[in-house]
Amino acid sequence: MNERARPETVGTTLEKSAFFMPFSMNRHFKKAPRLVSRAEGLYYYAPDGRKLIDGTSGLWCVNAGHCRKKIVEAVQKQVAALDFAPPFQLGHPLAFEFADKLASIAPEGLSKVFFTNSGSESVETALKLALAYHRVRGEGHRTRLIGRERGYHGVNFGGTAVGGIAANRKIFGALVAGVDHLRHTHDLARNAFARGQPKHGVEFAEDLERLCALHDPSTIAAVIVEPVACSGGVLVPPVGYLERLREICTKHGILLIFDEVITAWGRLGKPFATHHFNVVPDLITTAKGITNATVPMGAVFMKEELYQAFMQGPEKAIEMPHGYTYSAHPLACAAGLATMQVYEEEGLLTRVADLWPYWEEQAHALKGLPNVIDIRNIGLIAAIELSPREGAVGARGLDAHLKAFERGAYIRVAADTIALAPPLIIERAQIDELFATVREVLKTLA
Ligand code: PXG
Repeated sequence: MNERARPETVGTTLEKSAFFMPFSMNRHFKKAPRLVSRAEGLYYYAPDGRKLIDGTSGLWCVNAGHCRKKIVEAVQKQVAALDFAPPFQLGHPLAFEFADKLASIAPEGLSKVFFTNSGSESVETALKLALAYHRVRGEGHRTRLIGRERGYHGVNFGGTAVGGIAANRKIFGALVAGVDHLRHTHDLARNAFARGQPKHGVEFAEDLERLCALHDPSTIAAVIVEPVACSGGVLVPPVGYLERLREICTKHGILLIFDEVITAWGRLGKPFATHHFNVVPDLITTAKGITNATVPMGAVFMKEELYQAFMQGPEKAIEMPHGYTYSAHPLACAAGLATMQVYEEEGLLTRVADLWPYWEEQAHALKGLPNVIDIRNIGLIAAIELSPREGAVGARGLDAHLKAFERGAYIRVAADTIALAPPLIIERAQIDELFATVREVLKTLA
């Protein structure tokens, strides 16, 4: 039998552990593990009691902070009452209640909800809904899917294919046929140190016209983009860019999908980024903050007309042959309902509007520190881009991540870009604490 890895024995036994860690440097990590065993509010606690400020809401998901009592209790109560119910041809009341609650918060018109268990599954679901929607309306010739360079849409086949981060794609073969990519919108030469949406780059949206000309628009089913590309390094859309994408999609009958797995649930000071940018897509993918990450869940929101397109034909027919064993899982619905209550009671879906100017000031105050070549921000998100070391892209970013952990902050990095997105409950003093730690890290980084 394998020796068990308990917190008190880490460092001696983790190297032999069976756990193949996702998106991690397994060998490096198991030699020098970084563990947390408890969390509360804005902080993680290591097994030795050391406190770490959570600079990225876990993985951009714990929007209301950790271990919120109301959510924990709702899950505890639910697991004792109804642990599971099949979502196919059977229901439980919370699923309907939660879907209605979500639809009441979602942008107007996105009135129907399909439940999944993650952001990746939301993306697959949205892509399949788009293809099927065209097909049931007699436009089965629309089979192509368009993503964008530097986009991240999870790790399943469709999401990997429309995704545009080369490192996440290159070892997985041909992925899905019929996919193409818009160019990304990062333009350091013109937009470095922009605050909020960069001024330059609306014309990058015209790249969609190029792809329409290349493939013929009648072959394109959907375009999927993150309103703010987060995992790819926090790329804020240039002024007018999303509006232009919307126009081109509408003109050619192409569905527009906003992947709001990160940007939904208050991150930009409104419930959804769609509200913030005032550009309305046909489908929205979400996950993460939908349950404050307490129980895995995702959801796809769609326009009423998409739902209605499926509600044709004989009533005794399954309209959408798609779904997961755990779609609308009772624990996730209970967690989600409690999460929405916490968001509402504490005004978290709009709180960022107040924090934004202070957050922006503190982020941009890092300008001038060694290696900092750009700072970007929107809502409660900030990115600090560092120049890469010669011949070692990502090495400086990784060092920043490791040093921050040593100094008491958990932060994410995408190559050499530090990404910060703390829980929406953060106070100004804690914003100071987070940036003070990042400042120390940057000062001492080779
Ligand atoms: N779409 C977007 C826009 C995402 O950000 C997914 C889909 C996939 O979600 P799941 O739940 O399947 O992981 C994501 C996930 C990071 C980081 O540090 C970001 C994500 C996941 C892990 C790390 O940038 N985003």
